[in-house]
Amino acid sequence: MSTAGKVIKCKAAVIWEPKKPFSIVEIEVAPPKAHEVRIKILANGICRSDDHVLTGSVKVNFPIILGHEAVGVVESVGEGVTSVKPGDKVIPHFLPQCGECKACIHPRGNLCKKNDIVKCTGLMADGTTRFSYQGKQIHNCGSTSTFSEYTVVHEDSVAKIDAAAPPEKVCLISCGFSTGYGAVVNSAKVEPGSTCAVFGLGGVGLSVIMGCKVVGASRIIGIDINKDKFPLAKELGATECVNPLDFKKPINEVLFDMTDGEGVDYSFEVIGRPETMSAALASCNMNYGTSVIVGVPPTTAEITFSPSLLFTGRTWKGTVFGGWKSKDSLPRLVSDFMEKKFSLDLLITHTMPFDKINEGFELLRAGKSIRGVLVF
Ligand code: CND
Ligand code: ZN
Ligand code: ZN
Repeated sequence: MSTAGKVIKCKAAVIWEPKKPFSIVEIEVAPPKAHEVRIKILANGICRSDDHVLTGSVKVNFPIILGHEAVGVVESVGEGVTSVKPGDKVIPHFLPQCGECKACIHPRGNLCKKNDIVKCTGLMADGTTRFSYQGKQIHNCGSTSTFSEYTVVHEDSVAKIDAAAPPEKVCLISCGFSTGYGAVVNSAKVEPGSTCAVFGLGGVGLSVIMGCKVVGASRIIGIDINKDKFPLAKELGATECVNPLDFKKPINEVLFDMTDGEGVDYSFEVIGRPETMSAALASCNMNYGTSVIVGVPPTTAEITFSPSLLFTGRTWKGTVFGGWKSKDSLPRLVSDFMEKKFSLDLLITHTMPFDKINEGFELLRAGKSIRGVLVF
């Protein structure tokens, strides 16, 4: 029996307030309105960004349904939807691509003005959401909210992908892998022969390492306070790994020592802490070095730094979703995966049923997983 046009009752992981675990409850998901798509979610990756919301570091409106690294199948579409149809395999994405705003038109832009990751209202464009629990509205997160068996997103936030793509793998293309890889190829544009430093060796940082290797960086230095991350970092391309806790000097001085006093050509902060963002900047060459902020900073964080760090020529920049335009790039990245241009196997350390979501996040916080994948 078709569910199109009807309210669907299904399982979702709701966060009622910050610092509390996910509670799995039965929610109601309203049908998609005009230009919206209702999606049955198949698999979700566990990314640290959702944990930043959970800990209260990134400010949002509660109650909320998180989840932004997923693959699903279109269940039904609202009036006027033309780019996807029921049955299509899709990636719902936290960066829309309306195709008309300045960011969508600019060759280097990707932060479509229809995004909700800057303001984090947790609402659809009409000021409401399609989720409710016992009559009470639940907020979206990043316009995706994929920690639910069904979600509703705007058509601009959904990309059709190869029907044969394995959801429990290509969900990583929806955030972690593409963000790290794109930070290298789109945002930094690392040249062959470069020396790169990668701060933070989680799923995103390791994807930065994979990108550095593909573009032919000659030295790739992995930095993490958890040395258990080093073997995998080396397997994926790191030429050396260092633990800042092993040194009395600040890590930026250690990196200068390791590079004959030159500093690295490119540094990437893939943790989300102001201190490591400053250290990554100070680690790169004072003249032609570039440092890229990939980690999501706490909403209220501020950094004080000496402008002379930039005066000598350094570049400091950030990247959202690795600079990719979502609707254009997601199908291509999935095709590249299907053509075996890269593998995601080593990044996925745990695959578990959706109901184990709290366990999955515990593994991430304990530094025991790289990417956990939750399957419905
Ligand atoms: P994950 O938690 O798996 O990795 C972070 C790594 O940093 C861990 O291995 C930690 O041990 C390590 N670490 C923590 N503190 C320090 C420190 N002081 N010095 C050195 N290493 C440290 O996280 P992830 O890989 O899922 O995500 C990494 C960041 O990227 C995180 O902030 C996430 O929110 C962000 C991100 C950004 C974007 C984007 O579009 N820019 C997209 N997705 C995720
Ligand atoms: Zn993410
Ligand atoms: Zn746009």
